[in-house]
Amino acid sequence: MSEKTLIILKPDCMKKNLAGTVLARFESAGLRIVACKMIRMTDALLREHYSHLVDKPFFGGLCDFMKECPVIVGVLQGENAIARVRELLGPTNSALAPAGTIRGDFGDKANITCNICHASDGAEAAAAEVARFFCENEIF
Ligand code: IDP
Ligand code: MG
Repeated sequence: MSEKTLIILKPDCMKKNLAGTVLARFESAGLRIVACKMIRMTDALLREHYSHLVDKPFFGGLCDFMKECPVIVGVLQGENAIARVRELLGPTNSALAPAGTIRGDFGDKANITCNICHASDGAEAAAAEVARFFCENEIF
């Protein structure tokens, strides 16, 4: 089934000049970019986007990290895109992510926060996250 999923190229990805490299991983896997823009994260957006983490002790640090520089948000489309993009990323902790995954190859193995790229973790999240960052007329 063709699905849409949201990705965010996080500040560590942008600072390491890896945006093109990471997008190429997705494109090489057959996923299509159907929306893409650069934005600066805000506290309001982050409180919504990471609502499952607001009570964690690391939430403040996560928000500071996500605001370090502008990020690229995008929507990828393809067969089973939601699960496939998560597989291409690897697990949250880059130190546990296998070589060949985006987080395993480019994430900071000494800092779990700096893991290069966000991706929606399920159908409900994908729909909410795409709508959070894009209007209908920005998705092609
Ligand atoms: P995910 O990005 O793999 O879906 P989530 O559990 O949704 O992982 O966490 C969102 C983001 O919060 C992670 O990608 C990472 O940047 C950060 N994060 C998650 N767990 C920790 C932690 O234990 N310490 C610091 N940052 C964390
Ligand atoms: Mg998540």
